[in-house]
Amino acid sequence: MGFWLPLLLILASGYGIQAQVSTNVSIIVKGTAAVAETNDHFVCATIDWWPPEKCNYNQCPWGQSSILNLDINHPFLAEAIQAFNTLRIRVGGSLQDQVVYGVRDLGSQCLPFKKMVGGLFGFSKGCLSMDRWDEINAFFNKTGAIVTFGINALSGRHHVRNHIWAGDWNSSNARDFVEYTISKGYKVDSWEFGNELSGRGIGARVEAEQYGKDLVHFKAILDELSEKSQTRSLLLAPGGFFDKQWYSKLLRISGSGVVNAMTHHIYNLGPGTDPHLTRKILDPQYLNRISDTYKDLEHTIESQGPWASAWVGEAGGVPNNGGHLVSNTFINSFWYLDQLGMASKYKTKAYCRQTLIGGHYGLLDSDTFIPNPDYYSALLFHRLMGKKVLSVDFNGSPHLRAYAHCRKQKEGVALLLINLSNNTEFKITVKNEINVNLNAGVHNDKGYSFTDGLKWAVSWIGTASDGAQKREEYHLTTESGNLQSKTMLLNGTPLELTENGGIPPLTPSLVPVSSPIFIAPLSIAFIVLPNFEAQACV
Ligand SMILES: *[C@@H]1O[C@H](CO)[C@@H](O)[C@H](O)[C@H]1NC(C)=O
Ligand SMILES: *[C@@H]1O[C@H](CO)[C@@H](O)[C@H](O)[C@H]1NC(C)=O
Ligand SMILES: *[C@@H]1O[C@H](CO)[C@@H](O)[C@H](O)[C@H]1NC(C)=O
Ligand SMILES: *[C@@H]1O[C@H](CO)[C@@H](O)[C@H](O)[C@H]1NC(C)=O
Ligand SMILES: CC(=O)N[C@H]1CO[C@H](CO)[C@@H](O)[C@@H]1O
Repeated sequence: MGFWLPLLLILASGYGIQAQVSTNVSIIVKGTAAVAETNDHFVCATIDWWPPEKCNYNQCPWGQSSILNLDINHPFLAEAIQAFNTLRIRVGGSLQDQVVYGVRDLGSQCLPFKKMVGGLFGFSKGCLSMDRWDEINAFFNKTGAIVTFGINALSGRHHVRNHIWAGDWNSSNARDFVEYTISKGYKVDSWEFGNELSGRGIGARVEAEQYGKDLVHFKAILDELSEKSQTRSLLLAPGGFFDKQWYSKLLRISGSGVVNAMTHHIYNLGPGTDPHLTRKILDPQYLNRISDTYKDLEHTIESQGPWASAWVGEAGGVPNNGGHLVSNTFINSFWYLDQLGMASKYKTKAYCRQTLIGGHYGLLDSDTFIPNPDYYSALLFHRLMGKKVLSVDFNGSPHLRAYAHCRKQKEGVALLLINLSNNTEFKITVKNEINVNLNAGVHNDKGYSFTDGLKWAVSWIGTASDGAQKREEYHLTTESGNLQSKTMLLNGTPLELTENGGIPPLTPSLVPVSSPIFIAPLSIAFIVLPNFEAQACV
């Protein structure tokens, strides 16, 4: 017995390995020119207005995570934001168009949101006091946040019928608020006008013609107020679901140079109650569908408003709070990182995740403030993937998804590789387009591999000898195969806060560049190739 048991185990584990297939894939990275460029603060997360009483499907997962009541002194919160150095934070959401700013001349009491029958989204108007605004700005300043703030764009309008709201926007309260903000020296990188009022709207809708006129008005206010203080903020709109006609009209009516970025929202996974939610996340065809929206918006901007760029102002995947034990677990990173890669490719300049905290889709848990898996995914993308996006070519399984960017702030290239397959390991060789072409030109059947590209690069950069060259690998997997775990592993080690509540170091493994890259089934990897010669990245 003592002899046979180990042998049996060996046989059993050997059988397990055989059940998994390995497929060779060559990925060709085109480093000669960037196909798109994101802005400096691409990775972004939102803070919403929802009070604790916001519930869906008998769950109320917001707790104290509204901008009005969030514990901004919680030590984990500051640590989590500071780990990014500069994290873009967008303040906004459904109740934004019912916010009153508690400036001096408000003329009424500054009261919080209350449940209200017949109110938009079932709530009354709610007030942001300037004391709270002062505290929030001290917090943003301390944590290095880059602030995008959504302004109430329903102010002064009246409800006509169904979801339609009409009449001119009353700028008076917003103007006082922006003036107060500027007078205090608070930095707001961008003001966004309205939330989900575009197209058919969600709770309310406003016609594009009216909206365009109001944007011109808001822009004039921003110009006038910022002239005195010599600060400059961007103007974003409309923060809704993309609707080609409505977006085109808004650009035409508001005119050249008024809107700096057209923001749109992504909730492409459908409701959290869908039992097929996890299957959709792992289905490459399903994930691809939303690329049409990115393409359409890109074309709309090119043809109707080339002065503007595209931003994802809010993206939670699953609407109404996110999916319980989906949006806050490892499996969601397949959707989220694929989205960051896809959005970058289609010239999106910033991508705001719903939420930083709040609902099931928070990067941080709403109760404990402990990071969920997507927090670390966001942080790795932010730290490794630079602004310039490179095109990638490969054939093989649609279950492998690959994105390449110039490496962040350093020479070389960073890859994001996602394996959606549950049974196939991908064994990847990365090739440099320059060498592939060179190879084709001289009909050399030896086949140039990445190593050859590296030799070329090494002699060109003039650094270490090729044998010693290493790449960085960051492999993300889940605990004991449970895709719906709240713990993610980096190179086999669980990502957990340090004893002091700090973000753990994200340490790569170093691998000789000449060896192939192995991507396990149902895993994600960031690969950094420090010496990959790419002209676009110099
Ligand atoms: C995959 O590549 C290895 C060498 O890296 C080779 O030995 C093997 O035959 C290849 N497999 C297939 C199916 O091409
Ligand atoms: C924080 O405030 C100080 C003092 O007003 C200012 O000098 C600094 O630039 C601010 N930092 C950020 C990140 O906004
Ligand atoms: C806009 O609102 C302010 C108070 O918030 C009010 O005093 C003013 O009359 C309104 N302006 C118009 C044009 O309705
Ligand atoms: C792999 O995925 C397929 C399709 O979703 C499923 O039918 C199969 O049971 C899965 N296999 C394993 C080992 O999980
Ligand atoms: C080639 C390949 O990777 N195929 C598998 C990918 O994963 C799906 C589901 O996980 C399988 O159904 C495919 O056979």
